[in-house]
Formats: sequence, structure tokens, C-alpha cells
Amino acid sequence: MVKNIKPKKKNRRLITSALPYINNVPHLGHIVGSHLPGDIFARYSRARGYETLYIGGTDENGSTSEIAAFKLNVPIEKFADKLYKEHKKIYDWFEISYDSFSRTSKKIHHETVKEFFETINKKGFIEKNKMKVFYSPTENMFLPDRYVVGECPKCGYPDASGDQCEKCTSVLDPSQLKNPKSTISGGKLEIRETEHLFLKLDSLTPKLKKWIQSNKYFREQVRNLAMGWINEGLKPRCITRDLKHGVKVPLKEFKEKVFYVWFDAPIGYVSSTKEITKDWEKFWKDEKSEVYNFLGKDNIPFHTIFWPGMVIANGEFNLPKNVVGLQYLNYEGQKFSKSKGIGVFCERLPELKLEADVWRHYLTQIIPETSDSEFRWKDFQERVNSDLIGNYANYVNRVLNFIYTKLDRKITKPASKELQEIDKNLLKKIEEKRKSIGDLMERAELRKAYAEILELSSEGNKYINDSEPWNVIKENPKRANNIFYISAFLLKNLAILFAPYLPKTSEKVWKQLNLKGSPSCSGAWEEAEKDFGKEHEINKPELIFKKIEDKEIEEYRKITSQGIDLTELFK
Ligand code: B3M
Ligand code: ZN
Repeated sequence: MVKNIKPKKKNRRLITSALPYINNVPHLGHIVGSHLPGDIFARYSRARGYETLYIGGTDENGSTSEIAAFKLNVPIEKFADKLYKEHKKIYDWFEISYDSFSRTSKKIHHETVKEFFETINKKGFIEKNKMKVFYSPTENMFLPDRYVVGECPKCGYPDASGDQCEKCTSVLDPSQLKNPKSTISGGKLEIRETEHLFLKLDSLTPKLKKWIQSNKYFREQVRNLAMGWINEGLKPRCITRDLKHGVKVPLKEFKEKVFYVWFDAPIGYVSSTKEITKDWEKFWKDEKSEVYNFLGKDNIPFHTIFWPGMVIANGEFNLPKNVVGLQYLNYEGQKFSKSKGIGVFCERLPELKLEADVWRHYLTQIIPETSDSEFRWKDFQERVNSDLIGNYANYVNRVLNFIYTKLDRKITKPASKELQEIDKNLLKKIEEKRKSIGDLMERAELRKAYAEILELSSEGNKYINDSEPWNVIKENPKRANNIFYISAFLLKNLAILFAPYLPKTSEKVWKQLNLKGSPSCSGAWEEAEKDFGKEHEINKPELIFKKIEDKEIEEYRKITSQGIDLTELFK
């Protein structure tokens, strides 16, 4: 019915979402900031026929986890095992379709980091140097990264950690902090010099600059941030730490040290891939493979400078085709804060008995793609009731119910000469939208693409309104059949287009349409061109969503603002 859209040449795709720290359980900001967009893009890529791997895992090394376990007085391994499970449970609940969700505490990861380092070292991109580090006489230890807080020298934010200011995303050296304090004891600190290893980012600058400038896919703000750091001048970056917990440095004189967590964590993408397939090199090293990284704002410097620098130094791996750096999500005008009970804490969501797709629908619309965005309960309720239910679910219902009750569940293909202007217009629109949505998806503009899909669903409702099938059927049942053959064809297209966003809902619609296979399977996108053949019978329709009432919103707000207390997990 609609002309064939030729898919692009089929490269392989390796898609990653930032590996979350396990110092706490994730809140909605983490979901919209990397897991959900990564998942939507991975699901889309599979449906488009790309051989796809979607890679994730937990980032368990370094000071962040060490401090969290220390505060609870729990051995780090026990702490990490528990938190890994909590994370995994939440991503599964959201239907995040990781092909591999590994852990950086695994042996395979430690080995991969060592190999990666050894290659860089052999190639001459590592140097030894002295560094000023905070030392705490009270605790009798060096205090790297998250063990120190102080004022950011760039923006004045008072709670910047030793390696990065979360507010302005500046990457720091602990010694740059003003009024530094120990996060453990609050005690005074001394500065001491010790020897560490550094990645020679300065000598990697020309290649990094060329890669950033020639990349056609980066969003403006990602490119600008990255170029800002390049223009400021890159300095060698310290890659070792005086900590116990982490990947040991494979050099005799540094055997008491571990790698800096931001050195080992991105290699986690590689080890997580290795864990599930012997063909991991095809995804990382073959020129026909494309790497896409999804991550939050404060991770942008590490994915546009530090990790690509490591990749260039190593020389064997592909640089990412796109670094999809997202911005922050706020909650009702404030920052998420577990201790203050501000936000939506994911571990409580199953209690609400709302389907994950309801959340995915709203969260997609607030993915902070180009600027910070805002979670608002009122907005949540409105967008669910109006777009998801009033628009899409309403369309599903109207089409399936009419066919089931008025057309004896059957539709018959209209002959081309029976098609009216209004039908041809709708068919043309479906074809155009499929093309424009595909283009947006390719650029990972997931929020815009979603808006276009919703628009297409509105077109469907408008088509039914304008064709008035409830009147037509009395005089001309054949015409009513034609209207619904076309409406059902649009519905099939919508099920495929919505599938990366609302996977369960699309499955339901697919079943009710009585179609074979799945709207999410590899290559499903091409199914959208095919009509139902000469004659088709649908299954009994069922309601897919229920409206959210005001009093329910109040209840939801109450339940989800209290995240689980970590001490509870270890009782
Ligand atoms: N764990 C930061 C974070 O959770 C860090 C990301 C690592 S990605 C390789 O935001
Ligand atoms: Zn700052």
C-alpha cells in the first residue's frame, strides 16, 4: 500500500548507557538521563534490522562505593552484591532491554582494564608524575575524589567533589578545591605529594580535536562543551589513586594503588560486551560497527575527552559515532534529593500498579535532550490522560471496537480505485511520517520522534472523525470497511513506531490486531509497509489504559517521594 522505504546499509550497533554508581538506588533522573533513551535507541536499532548490542552494568570501583559501604559498616562486596540486584530489578521493571548488564567488580573487567592499560602504556601515552593529594592525619590515609568536598574554583558550588563539580561539570583536581573537608570525619586536611600515573591527554589533543570537530552527530551543546575543554588546553590527567577498592595497577612500583574509577569504568563497556559474546571485537573494532553512548550531563567530559583520549591512545577500538549527552532532570522546580524526600524514587514504583509503559510515555516527553527538564505530577497526569489515553488508546479502541462489533471482526482490502482523496492523503502521511520519524531516530532525537508518532495517532483520530463511519455504515457498509482497513493499517504502523517507547503496549495492540511475530523483533520496521492481505480477522479488543484521577496522583506522590533507606537492605 505504501512505497517501500529502503533501509540504510546495515551496520552493527553497540549502544551503551552510562554505568551507574552503586552508592544508592537510582531515581527518575537516572532513568531519563541514560537508561531509557539508550533503551529506546537500542530497541529502534533492532527493529530497523541493525545487529544490535545494548550494553550496561554497574560501576562499582572507586571512592563512591567505598564510602557508601563504609558508612553502613558493611563489607564492600556484600554491599555491591545487594545494590547490583536493586539496580537490576529497577531496570528490568522499566523494561530496559540490556543485552548485557555486567559489573565492574568482575574478573573479566579487571583483566580487560589491565590489557587496555598495557597497550596504552606500550604506545607511550602514560607518564609518571608527582601530584598534590589531600592527606588526612585523623584517618591516616590519602583522600581522593569523593572523600573530599569543597568549593568549586570555577562556579563556587560549595559541595564539589575532588574530581568533578556536579553543578558546572568542570573536571577538577582535588587540590583545586577551596575549603576542602573530609567527607568522612569533616577533619582538617594536609596536602602531600605522591607519585602517580597520568594519561598524556595533552599529546592526544590534535586527534581529539579533529574527531570532535568532524563529528556530524553531536548535539550542539555536547560539541560546545567538548570544544570548550579543548580550547582551555588539555593537561595530563591522573589515572591512579591511593585506594584499596578498585582495579590494581599492574606495575610493581604502583602495586599499592588502583586505577582512577573514570579510567576503569568506560572500559566496563568493553568487558560487559566480552561477557556475552565471543564476537565482541566485531562490535568494537570492525569499521562497520557504530558505537553510541548515552549519558548524563556530568558524564559528558569523560565521554568526549577522557575516554575517547584513552581509545585514541590504545588505537584498537572504534570511537563513538554519537555521544548522546543529556541534561539534568529536576523535580517540581527542585533538585532530586533522597534525604529530603524530593523526587520520585524508582524502587517504590511497582507499588503504584501503573504499567511501566505509562512511565515510559511520560518520561520520554521529558528526556532532557537539549536543556534541563522538569518532572511535574500535574504534567504527568495530563500527558497520560490526554496523549496516551485520549489520543493513542482512544484510537486503538475506536479502530478495534468498530471492526469487532460492527464489521464482524473482519476487514477486506479495498481495491485501489475505491480509495478516496481522504484515504490517499492518510496513506501518504503515514509514509512521510515513517520517513521523518526514522530520520529523527537515527539522530537520537527521541523526544521529537515521539511527538511525531503521537501526531500521527491524532491524524488517525481525525480521519475517523472526518469519515463518519458510524453514519456511513448504515448506507454503505463497504465504505465503512474501507475506512477501517486503512485505520487498522495505520494502527499497525503505530504499534511498530511506538514499540521502542511502549514495548508492552505495542505487543498488546499487535495481538489484538491478530498479527504474527512481534512489533519489536529484528527488522519489524519493514513489516510496517505490508498491509493485511485480502482479508483479515482481528481478536477481541481489550482496554489498554485507565485514566489517572486527581486523588491517585496525590497518593502516588506520597508513596514515591520516600526512597528505601539503605540500612533496611542490610538488616
Ligand atoms: N558511574 C557516573 C554516574 O553514575 C559514572 C558513569 C560511568 S560511565 C562509564 O553518573
Ligand atoms: Zn562548578
